[in-house]
Amino acid sequence: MSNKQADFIIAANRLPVDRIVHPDGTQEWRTSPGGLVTAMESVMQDRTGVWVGWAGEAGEAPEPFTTEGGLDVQPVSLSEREFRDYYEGFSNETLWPIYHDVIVEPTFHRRWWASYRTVNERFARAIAEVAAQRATVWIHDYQLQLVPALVRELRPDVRIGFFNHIPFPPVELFAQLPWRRHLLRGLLGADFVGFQRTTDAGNFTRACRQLLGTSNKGDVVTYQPGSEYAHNKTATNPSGVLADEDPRVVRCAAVPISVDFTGLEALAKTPAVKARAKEIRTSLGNPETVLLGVDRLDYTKGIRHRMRALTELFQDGEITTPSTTMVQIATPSRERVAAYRELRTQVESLVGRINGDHAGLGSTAVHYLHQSYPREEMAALFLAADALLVTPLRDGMNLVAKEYVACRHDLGGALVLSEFAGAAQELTQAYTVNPHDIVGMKQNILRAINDDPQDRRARMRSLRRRVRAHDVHSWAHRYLAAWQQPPKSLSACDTRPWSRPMTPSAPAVLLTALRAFADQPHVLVAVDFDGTLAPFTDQPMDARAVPGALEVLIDLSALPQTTVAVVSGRDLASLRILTGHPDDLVLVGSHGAEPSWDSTAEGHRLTSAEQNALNALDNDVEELRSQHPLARIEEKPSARVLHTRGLAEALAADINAAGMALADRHEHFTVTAGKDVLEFAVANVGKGPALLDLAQEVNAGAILFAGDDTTDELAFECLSADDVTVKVGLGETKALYRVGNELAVVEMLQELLTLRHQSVAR
Ligand code: ADQ
Repeated sequence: MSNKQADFIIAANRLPVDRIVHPDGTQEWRTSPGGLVTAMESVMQDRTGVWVGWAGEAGEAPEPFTTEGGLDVQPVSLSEREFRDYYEGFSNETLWPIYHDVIVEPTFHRRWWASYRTVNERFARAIAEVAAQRATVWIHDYQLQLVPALVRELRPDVRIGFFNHIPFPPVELFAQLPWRRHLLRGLLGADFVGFQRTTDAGNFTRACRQLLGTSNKGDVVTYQPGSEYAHNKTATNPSGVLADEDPRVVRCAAVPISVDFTGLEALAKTPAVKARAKEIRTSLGNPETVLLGVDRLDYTKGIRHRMRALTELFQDGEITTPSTTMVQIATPSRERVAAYRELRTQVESLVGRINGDHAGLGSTAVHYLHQSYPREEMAALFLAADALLVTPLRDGMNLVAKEYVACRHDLGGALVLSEFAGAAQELTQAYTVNPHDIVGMKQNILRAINDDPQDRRARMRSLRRRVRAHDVHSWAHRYLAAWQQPPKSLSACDTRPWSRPMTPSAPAVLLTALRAFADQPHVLVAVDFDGTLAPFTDQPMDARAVPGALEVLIDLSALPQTTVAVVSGRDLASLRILTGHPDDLVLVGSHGAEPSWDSTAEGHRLTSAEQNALNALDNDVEELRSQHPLARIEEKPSARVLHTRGLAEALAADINAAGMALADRHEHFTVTAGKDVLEFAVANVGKGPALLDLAQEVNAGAILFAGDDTTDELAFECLSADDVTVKVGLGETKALYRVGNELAVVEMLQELLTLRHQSVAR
C-alpha cells in the first residue's frame, strides 16, 4: 500500500507488527495478535483502515505496507536518539511514573520534552497524510497526547478520539509536570477522550478546570482557547485579555478496555492447550497448588509486594513446598531504564532468597521466567494455575486478570486482584487485596486457595459473565458509540446566550456585568449556601463549602466598601457552624428571618397578628404531618418547614398539593416548595427583603446575589436590573446570569475579587 487515503485511522506508538527474518534471509511482517488488533479488526469491517505507528526499529521507517493478515500500516520513523528521549525518557521516565502515583520519582528533562513534541508532530503529519476527508482518527495512549490538537490544526475536517490506556493522575501529581498545560491542550484537540475508570476521567476534567480554566459540566469540558491567560496573567499575556476564539467542547468518559473473550476461551478449549496445561503441572511435580503471576517486569505491578507476602506465607508455614509452588512470568520490559534494571535485580534476589530458604532438592518454591511466550502457552499456564495473583500498586486496567478469567471455561482457578487495578472496578467477585497490606494479602491468597470449591466456582462464573458481556469488541463499539453521542449535559437552556456556564473564561456578557459591578463605590456580595457554595448531602450537617469558597468570600470582605453575606434557609446557628464562625462575613439565616448583622433582632420580630397566624398554622401543618409518618416539621422563628425526604414520590406530591392549599387559608404566609421541603414563611420575610435591608444598612449601591433554589428565585425578583443576579445550575430562572455549579461560583467570585481589587486600587 502506498499512501492510500483511509476513512478510519488508528494511531499508537507501536505498530502491531514484528519483522521476522527467516534463516534464508527473507523477511515478513507478522501481526502480533494483541487485544487492540482484535478490537480494531471488529470496528474496521466495512471501512478502509490504516494503522499509524512505529515499526519497532530505530532508523528510517519502512515504506507503508499491508501485512499478511491484510492490515494496512503507515510506519513512522524514530531515530535512536528519539527512541531514548521521546520513548524511554519522556514517555517512560517522566509521564509513566507521574501517571502511576509516583511509585518511582519522575525525571524531567527539557531535551526529552522537545523530542516528545517532535515525534508527536511527526505522527500528526503522518495521520494528516493518510486521512480521507472527514475520516475518523483514533489515537491511543500517553505517548501521543499532543497528537489530537496537532492533527486538528492540520486537518480540521477529521473526527478525533483519544484513549488513555494508563491511569490519569490526580491534578496534585499531574501539576508537577512543567508541560502540564501543553499536554492538556493537546488532548483537548480530540472530540472525545476515553479513560479506563471514571476516576481517571474525573482527574482529567479537574486538571482541565484548574490548569486551563475550562468550564466542566457532566461529562463535557468546554475550553476557550487562550482563557488560561486570563486566569493566570503571565508574561506573555500580562493584560489577561481573553482570546476571542471558538470554544472547544470535548466529551470525556470511562470506557474500560477488555479482552477477546470468545477467542481466548476457544483457544483454552483446544486439546493442545488443555494437554499442555496438564504437562505444565506435571513438569512442576504435580503440586496440590500452583500459584501464578504474569506481568511485564514493571515497578507498578507490585511483584515485590507479592513476593514479600509469599515469603511470609512460607515462613509462617501456611504454605510449603512441594505441595505449593509459584510460577512468576516476568516479561522483559524497558530494560535500558534504570528503575527497571533495579527492579529486575530486586525481584531476582527476592526469588533467590525464597528458593534458598524454602525450596528443597527437586521442589522449587518460585519458578521465575524472564521471557515472552506465545498466546497458546499463556492460555495453558492460565489453565494450569489454581490462583492468579494480580497485585499492582497502580494499573490502568490489567488485561492479564481478564485473560485468565476468559481462559477458565472449566470454572477452576481463583483470581486475587489488587484494588488499585482498573479491573477491580468490574471484577468485584475476585479476592480483592490492597498490595500494601501484606497481612490482608496473605489472608486473601489463602482464601483463594482454600475456600470451598463451590464458592470458588461461583466467583469464577460471575467473573466470566462480566468479561463475556464486556469483551474487547463491545469495548470498541461502546467507545465509538460514546464518541458519537451528543454531549449529555448541554441542555436547551444552556445554549441561551446569557446562560452559558461561567468560568474564569467567562462569557463576555457576565464578565462585563462583573466589571461594572466591581466599579461601584459600595457593593454587597451575597450568596446562598446549599447548592451554591456547598453540594447537597444526605445529612444537612455534613454539607461542606467547596474548596476556596469561604476563602474567596473572606478575601472579598477584606476589601474596602465591600460587604459579603451568606444568605440561607438554614437557621443561623447551623449556618455559623458550617461557615466556621467567620467574623468578616454577614450571615443571614432562616430565609432572612435571622440576620446576624442586626444584633437587636433576635430573628424577625413578628407582629401579634403574625404570631397568631403562626400558631394557627402550626395546627394545620401538624395535621398534615401526622398523615405521613416519615414527614418531619422544622420550626424556624418566622416559618415552619415540612421535610418530605424519604417519602414515596406520590406521597410527597400529595403533601405538596395539600400544603399549597393551606396557603389560601393562611394569608400571612407564603408557601414555597423546594427539594423535599415545603416551607411556610411569614409573608414579608424572605431572602429578597433581607438583602434589601442589608444593602440599605451598609449603604451598598449594588447587590450581587447567587443562588440555586426556589427561595433564591424570589430574591432575584426583588432585585433590580442593575444588580447582578446569578442562578447556579440548570432550571428556569429569573436571574440575569447563570453559572454551572458550586465550583463555578468560586471561579466567578475569584474573578470578581481580581476586578474589585483593581477597581479599589484605582
Ligand atoms: P500493560 O501494562 O502492558 O498494558 P496488561 O494490561 O496486563 O499491562 O497487558 C499485558 C499484556 O501482555 C497481556 O495481554 C498479557 O497477556 C501479555 N503478556 C504479559 N506477559 C507476557 C509474556 N511473558 N509473554 C507473552 N505475553 C505476555 C497497558 C496498561 C494496562 C492496560 C493495558 C491495555 O498498563 O493497565 O490494561 O495497557 O489498555
